[in-house]
Amino acid sequence: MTRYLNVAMGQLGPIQRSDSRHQVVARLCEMMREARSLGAQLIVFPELALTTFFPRWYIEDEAELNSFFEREMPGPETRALFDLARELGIGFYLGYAELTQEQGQWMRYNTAILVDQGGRIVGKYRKVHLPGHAEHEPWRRFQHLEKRYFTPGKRFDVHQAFGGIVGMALCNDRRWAETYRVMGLQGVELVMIGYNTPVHNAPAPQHDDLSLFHNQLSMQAGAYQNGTWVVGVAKAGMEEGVDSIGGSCIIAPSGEVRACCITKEDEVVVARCDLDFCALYKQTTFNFDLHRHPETYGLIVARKGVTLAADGSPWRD
Ligand code: ING
Repeated sequence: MTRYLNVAMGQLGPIQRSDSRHQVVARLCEMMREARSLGAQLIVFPELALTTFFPRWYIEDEAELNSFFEREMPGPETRALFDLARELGIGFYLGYAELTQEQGQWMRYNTAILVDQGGRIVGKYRKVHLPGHAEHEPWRRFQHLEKRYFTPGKRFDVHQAFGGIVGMALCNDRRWAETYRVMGLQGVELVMIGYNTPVHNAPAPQHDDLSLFHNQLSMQAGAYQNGTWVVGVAKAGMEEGVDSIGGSCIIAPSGEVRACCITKEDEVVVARCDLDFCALYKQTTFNFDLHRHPETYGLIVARKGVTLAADGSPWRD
């Protein structure tokens, strides 16, 4: 019996600073209903899907910064989404800013949760690869202060849900091969990745025209090299004067684009994902147990950055 999973992309258009959580949750609920009417069992929403992408600003006031975070999930304003999920029998992935206490200390994470068709949280992920910078850099058209506002997560877990093995990542994580491989080594069959990606990349404006290409390339590589489905979903469009890419897409384990959104607004697209299709790659070309040589890969874990000898020559210990 083939394990089909009907997955919806719940791409969001822009969320302006003045848009309330109530308004945004109403948009998410509308997309959830549409996804269900199209036969989806799971809908993937973007990263930081409840508010505007606030790391674009240098925010000094603690209370103002915390206003973008959720202290509880579900909370008063997000419960409607969980209730609807249970009513319709559809699961969802949701990215949001998490404010939580650990050993009496307030911590902030860029978080995603996975909720099953009964409306229960079955997984939580905290973004590992935080891009941007930690200090105010006024030279930029806009800031990208994820390194200031969030603490990195520590692990890439997978979960048995929706009839398969599924995993989560967030935005910049999708650019790093390690993200997919760590989950690939746990047998992942479908990776969900919400993102907010400005078209303009201040440190490297030469990349701007390639932002959609790099988005898709990263996810196609991750999918193919680990024999997994990848579902990437954008918060797109012009938010407070900053334009972010769309490019939401569902990539098959072959690396082919199975489905994609074609706007930069709220858009629902559903694709039927055959989870057994992963085996065509996991049991052949990417049979890790048969083909990998971890004894030669030591540098990948041992080193953070490139290390050269004093004279600039390559250095091997
Ligand atoms: N955004 C961007 C991303 O990785 C970025 C940051 C943009 C990095 C362009 C490099 C190039 O998609 C988030 N939120 O990670």
